[in-house]
Amino acid sequence: MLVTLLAAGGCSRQPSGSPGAESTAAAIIPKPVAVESRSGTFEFNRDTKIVAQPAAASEARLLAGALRVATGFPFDVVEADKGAENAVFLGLDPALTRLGTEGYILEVTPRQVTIQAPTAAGAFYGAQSLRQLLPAAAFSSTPQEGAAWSVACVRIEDYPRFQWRGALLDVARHFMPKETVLKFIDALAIQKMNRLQLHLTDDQGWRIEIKKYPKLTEIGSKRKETRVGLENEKRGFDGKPHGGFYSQADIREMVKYAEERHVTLVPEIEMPGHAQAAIAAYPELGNTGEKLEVSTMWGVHKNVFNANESTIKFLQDVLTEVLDLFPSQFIHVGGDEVPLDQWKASKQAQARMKELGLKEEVQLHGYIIRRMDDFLRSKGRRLVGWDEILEGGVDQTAVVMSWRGSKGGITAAKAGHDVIMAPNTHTYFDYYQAKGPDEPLAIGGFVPLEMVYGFDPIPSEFSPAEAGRILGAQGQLWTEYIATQDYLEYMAFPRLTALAEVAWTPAERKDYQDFTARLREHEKRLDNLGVKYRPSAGR
Ligand code: TNX
Repeated sequence: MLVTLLAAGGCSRQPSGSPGAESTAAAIIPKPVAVESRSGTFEFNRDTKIVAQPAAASEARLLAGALRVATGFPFDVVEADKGAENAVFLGLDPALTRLGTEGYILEVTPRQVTIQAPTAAGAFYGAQSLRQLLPAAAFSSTPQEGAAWSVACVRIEDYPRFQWRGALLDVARHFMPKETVLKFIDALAIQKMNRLQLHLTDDQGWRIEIKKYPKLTEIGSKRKETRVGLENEKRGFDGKPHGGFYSQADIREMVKYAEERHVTLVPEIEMPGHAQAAIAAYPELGNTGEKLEVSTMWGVHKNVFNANESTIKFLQDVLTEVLDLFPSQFIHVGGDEVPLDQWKASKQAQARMKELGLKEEVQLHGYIIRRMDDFLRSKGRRLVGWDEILEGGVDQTAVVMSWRGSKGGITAAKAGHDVIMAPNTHTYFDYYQAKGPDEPLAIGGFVPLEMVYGFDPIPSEFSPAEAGRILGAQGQLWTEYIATQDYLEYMAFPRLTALAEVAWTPAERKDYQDFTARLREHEKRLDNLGVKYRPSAGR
C-alpha cells in the first residue's frame, strides 16, 4: 500500500524530531543549514532529464556533464519554465530572498528533483548537494556499471555563513600549470568554495603575461635553480632551471572556467615587497640599480620597489591589464613583509619622502598602497592587502587579509575595514598536518585537520557590527616546498574540506566527529576525481 502511495506521488514526511531523521541524509560537505529526511527514493535512469529555466541553463549543463560519464545516462538538458516527471528541475526564484545570494532549496521526491534558488550561484550549489546525495561513484570520470543511481527523498534548505570561502594558490614559488589550476577549481567548487586567490608574482617568479612589459615574463618568469631543503639549512641548490607563466589567453580561460563554477579568481600582484623577479626584469623599479637575478632562495627579500612616480605608473599599468583580465571586484596588492632597509639607505627614497612630507619609511609603504587604492577605486574595484597595509595607513574601504594570526583582522575590523581571515595559526596549509616521520618536507608549523575545523572566523569578543565585517576565511597554499600537483593536493585536502565547512555551515551545527564521518564519504568523491588528498588514516 505504501509503495502504491509513494508511486502515486510525494514523499511522506517523517515525524519531526524522529530519531535519526537527519542521519539518514547523505554525507554532504559542507553540512547544510537544514536537512529534512523523507521516505522514498528518486531513481535516476536513462530517460531522466535535466530541465532548467534559461537563467540556470549553464548550471544544468554542468550538472548533466558531471553525471553523464559515470552513469552512462544521456541526461538531455531541456530549457523550460516548469519541472516534469523523472527530471531534475533547476529554477530561479528571485522571491527567495531569505536564502541570500547563494542559497538554494533542494527537494527530492520519488517523481522529481527540484532545485530552486534566487540566483544562478544558488542553483549551482543545489546541484552540488544533489551530486553528493548520489553514491560517490557519481564523481567518477569513467562509466560505473552496477551502481545504484538513486537518491533518498529529502528537503534541504541551505545558504552560506560567509561570502568569502577562499583558497590561495601560490603559483609564483612553484609555477602550477593551467590544468592543475582547473582541477583545483573543480575540487573547490564541489565544496561550495567560491574564491581562488592566485599569488601571481613574487621574488622567485612573475607568472602573468603583461603586454606592456614583456620582460616581466621573458626574464622574470625563470630562475636558474632552486634552494634544496629548508632555507636556513643552506644545503645548496638543485642546479635545475624553473619557470612558467600564464599567457593572457590562459588567464581568460581559467577565469571563464572558474566563473562557470561560481568561483571568482582573485589576482594578487605583490607590492612593494616580494618584487625581486620584477626588478630583475626592470632594474629601474628597484632602489640600488644593481642587476639582480630572479631569486633562487626563500624567505623575506630586501629588494623592494622604489616609490618613484615612474614605478607607480608601472604598477598601475600592470593593474590596468590585470583588471581587463579579472572581473573580480576584489584585487589583491600584497603589501606583506616589506623590509625598509633599502628605502633607509637610498637618497632617492629619502628625497621622495621629503617631497611627500613623510617622516618614516613605513609611510612610503602606505603611500604606494594608497595610490593603488585610489586607482582601483576609480575603476570601481576594491583593494585587498595583507594585514601590514594597516601600518602605513589606508582608506577604510580597503579590505584587510589577516595572516599573522587573527590580530591584524581584529584591529582592522574594529577600525571599520572589511576583513578576510587567513591566519597562519589555522589556515596555512603549507604547514605540517601531521607529525609522523613520513610526512613530506614542509616549511614548518603545525596545522592539523581538527585545528582547521575548530577555527571560527569571528573572534568571540566581537560585537554584531564587527562580526558583520568578517567577509569570510581563506586557506593558504604557499608553494616553496610544494613543487607538484600531487603534493599540492596532499597539503590542500582534506584541510580545505574542513575550511569549506568553517566558511559555509552555521557555527552551532559544526561537530568534528560528525564531520570526520562525512569525510570518509567525501574521500571517495575525491578518489573518483583523482584528487590525491591525505587519507585520514595517514600516508
Ligand atoms: C609568509 S603570508 C608569507 C609568504 C610565505 C609564507 C610561508 C604572507 C603574506 N607572506 O610569502 O610564502 O609565509 O608560510
